[in-house]
Amino acid sequence: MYVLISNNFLLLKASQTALRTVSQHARNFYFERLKMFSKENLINAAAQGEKYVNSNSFKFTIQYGTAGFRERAEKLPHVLYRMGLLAALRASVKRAAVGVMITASHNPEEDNGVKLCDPQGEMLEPEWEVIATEIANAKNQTELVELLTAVVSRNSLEDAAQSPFVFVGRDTRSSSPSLADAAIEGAKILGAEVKDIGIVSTPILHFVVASRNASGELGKPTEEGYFYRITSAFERLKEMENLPRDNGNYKSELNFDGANGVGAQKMAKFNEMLKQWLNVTMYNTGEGRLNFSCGADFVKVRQCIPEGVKLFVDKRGVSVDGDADRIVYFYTDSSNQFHLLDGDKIATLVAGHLMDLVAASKLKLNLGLVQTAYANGSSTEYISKTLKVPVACVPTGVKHLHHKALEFDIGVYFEANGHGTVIYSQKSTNLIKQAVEDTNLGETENKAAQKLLLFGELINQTVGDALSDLLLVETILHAKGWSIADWDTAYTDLPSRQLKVTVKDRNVVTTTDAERKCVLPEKLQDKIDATVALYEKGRAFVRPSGTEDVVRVYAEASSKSQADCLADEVARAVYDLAGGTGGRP
Ligand code: 16G
Ligand code: MG
Repeated sequence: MYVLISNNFLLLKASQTALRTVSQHARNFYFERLKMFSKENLINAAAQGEKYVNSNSFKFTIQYGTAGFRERAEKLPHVLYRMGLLAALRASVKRAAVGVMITASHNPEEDNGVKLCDPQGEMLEPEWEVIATEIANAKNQTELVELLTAVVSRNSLEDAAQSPFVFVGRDTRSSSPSLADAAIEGAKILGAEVKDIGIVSTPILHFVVASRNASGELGKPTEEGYFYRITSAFERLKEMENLPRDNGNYKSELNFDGANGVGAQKMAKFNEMLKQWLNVTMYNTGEGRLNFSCGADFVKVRQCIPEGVKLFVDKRGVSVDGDADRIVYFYTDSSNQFHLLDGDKIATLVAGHLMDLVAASKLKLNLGLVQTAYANGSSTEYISKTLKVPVACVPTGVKHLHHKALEFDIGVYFEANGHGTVIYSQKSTNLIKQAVEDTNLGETENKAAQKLLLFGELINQTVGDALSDLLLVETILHAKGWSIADWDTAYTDLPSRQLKVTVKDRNVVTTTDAERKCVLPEKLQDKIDATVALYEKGRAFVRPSGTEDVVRVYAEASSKSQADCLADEVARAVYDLAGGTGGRP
């Protein structure tokens, strides 16, 4: 008895001590958390980042452009560390997970870059792009601490008590692992919980971030969750169609150019999972240089078959870019003529198909398409006059397209360069789900609603995704029994030409009307108008690039030679009126 009492007593004592230790821990933990964004910790964070700074770090100003920071990789370590810090702050402000993606997309292997991804998988808010630029360019520790402190106080983060959550992903560039480490260190030093998801496409990173913040609605917030969601929707759509693997003019063979980047790795996974339906021959899977003579940007700009790809007449070829967020299709016909099916052609195929499903479902959903000034004039005419789908035009850059697409119940957006996706509003998703469950609905209406729902899962709605778009296009072509040439007959592109002009300061060129009209320098637009008027079906515009230090020129006209001449003339006008440097074009 005595032993028992004494044992109980000892146990009681022990548990009291344990409790005290636990509460002590909790208190320490709480105070630790309070220190997350304390002045002391910000000073410490700035000091720790010094190892990433070298004598060249501030010889240039780096700007958070259309798609984040892009530079030669060796200039980026301190920028990445600081973006890690910023990501921690951003996640705290949004009280949700955010993402950091390390990539320079279609640019050369030697370049790299970083973009931040907001909680729903969207691009970083423009106001924070400015903050990001200031923080990246802070010349010394004091300046950096001041800028960080300003973010903390503006957003009342002094007492932030919850660890921010940051995902970090990277492309296949050799500089990416060390840059990822710098970002991870930056985020952790400000108390973030970091999940390094390794080599992923940009759209996978966006999906994972959105998924983690969507409380299970998008499935697991992992790469596996991404593959599972997309392949399941693909297979269920195939089951519903109940068609043979080759249907009419549609053949399952596909020639895939991976740009020697991450797209090849992830496509190999889809290929394995979907081999019952697709017969993919892979090229440029990593054996050559990233984006070199291959990839979506190369094919779009050069209008030719990427290196290494063997293409038989009328067979489908497809290229993605270095981080797999852009896609273009192509083929050669029996007279060896090359045909490009770019973002505009994908947009029309997708919008047309979804329109048909909306009509068949009898749901009252308005579908619209968003393009930029780069969209070929023929595509815009076809969409508005033949498909009778409303078209909107916005400035270049995914964030503008995405934002506009949100105004429709179903918004389809694509840039001609192959970046695009479809977004369903919450209202559409709800209406479609209701229709799927409505047992009183006719079979045709119900099936159309089921397909709409599955398309919404097949599509990566967070951002343009080359591989999800590929499966979307393949599903539609298969259902229609179309070859790539059938698809191509919808409309014929007007010949176009793009040029770039180097000027002293590209910011002297400003535009309006979704970049279709030039405001400054004065007289430049008058000159463009007068020139365009001389060309049949002529159209041209100029805009400062958001990713390179150049002014871009776009021209289209009824023939190739006319488009080339028009582009040349406009380029000369830019050179003369906007302070051209180097030789006159
Ligand atoms: C970036 C944009 C792309 C745009 C391109 C224009 C994102 C994710 N990417 O790559 O949408 O077409 O910039 O480049 O927004 P430019 O301003 O140099 O012509
Ligand atoms: Mg890209």
